[in-house]
Amino acid sequence: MAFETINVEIDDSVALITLNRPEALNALNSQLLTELSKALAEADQNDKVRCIVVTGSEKAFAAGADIKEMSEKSFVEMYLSDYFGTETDQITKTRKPIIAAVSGYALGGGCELAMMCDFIIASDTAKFGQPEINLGVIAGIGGTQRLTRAVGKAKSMDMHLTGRFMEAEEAERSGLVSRVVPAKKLKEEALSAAQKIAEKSQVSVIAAKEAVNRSFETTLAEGIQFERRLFNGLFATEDQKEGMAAFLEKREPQFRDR
Ligand code: CO8
Repeated sequence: MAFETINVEIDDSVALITLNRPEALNALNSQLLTELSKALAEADQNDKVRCIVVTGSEKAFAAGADIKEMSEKSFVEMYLSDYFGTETDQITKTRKPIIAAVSGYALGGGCELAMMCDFIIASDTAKFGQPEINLGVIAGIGGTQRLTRAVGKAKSMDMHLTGRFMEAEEAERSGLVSRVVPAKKLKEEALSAAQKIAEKSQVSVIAAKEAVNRSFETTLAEGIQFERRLFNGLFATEDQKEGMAAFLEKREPQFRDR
């Protein structure tokens, strides 16, 4: 399907989705979020794709939800349309891993979108923020919840209440991003991480993603039980036999997703 606000490139087993509304610093409007959720669903269905990277431009991953599109909406319009709800639910349903490669601004909905991905690799120019407070609103697609889980209450409150931005170095130190790389290397680093993931057994990759995500939804005891069941279950796969045999035989494993 042809998209207007995003570009999708599939190379080998990695889908690279680039947000493309440069005139608005990739602000998220209904069209972009619909296209992005469709592209992710398609990548999830595409047997060739094993990992997905979502990125923006050097200046902006995304500078938030589109203020022009939202500004005149009424409560009833927002509520009845479940504005952005369907699309963001679809994004977080993606089973294959998604890496956010963030350069420049990741603000408001942009920061929230990055946090919907499985992990964030940031360039040294990245700036994260939840500045909705300056617009007389608050975060609306997960920011108060996901940022708090990522960086803790103190920093999350600070960012949501003052609207201040967090630079890449602080974001890494605080656990919001997994690595920081020079801006010029961002795409290469994200694609190389995605390629590494693509080489694993897809069964264990999806199990790992499910288990880590479960830690946000349940108690420690339940989460550990969930992990143990998945771990035990993986012994029913050929890939477990292959992975362990390859280690013992000192060779590279050949995973077949079985
Ligand atoms: N929405 C719409 N247009 C935007 C946005 C945005 N969020 N951000 C930037 N733009 C546009 C500007 O209007 C400008 O367009 P134009 O040239 O036509 O005037 C163009 O992008 C370039 O922007 P600037 O000239 O402002 O560029 P600067 O380099 O001077 O500044 C900033 C960059 C600091 C990023 C600045 O653009 C800015 O502050 N942007 C807004 C950031 C913000 O407040 N984001 C939060 C938005 S609200 C939100 O995300 C809520 C999410 C939850 C939605 C939930 C729905 C249920």
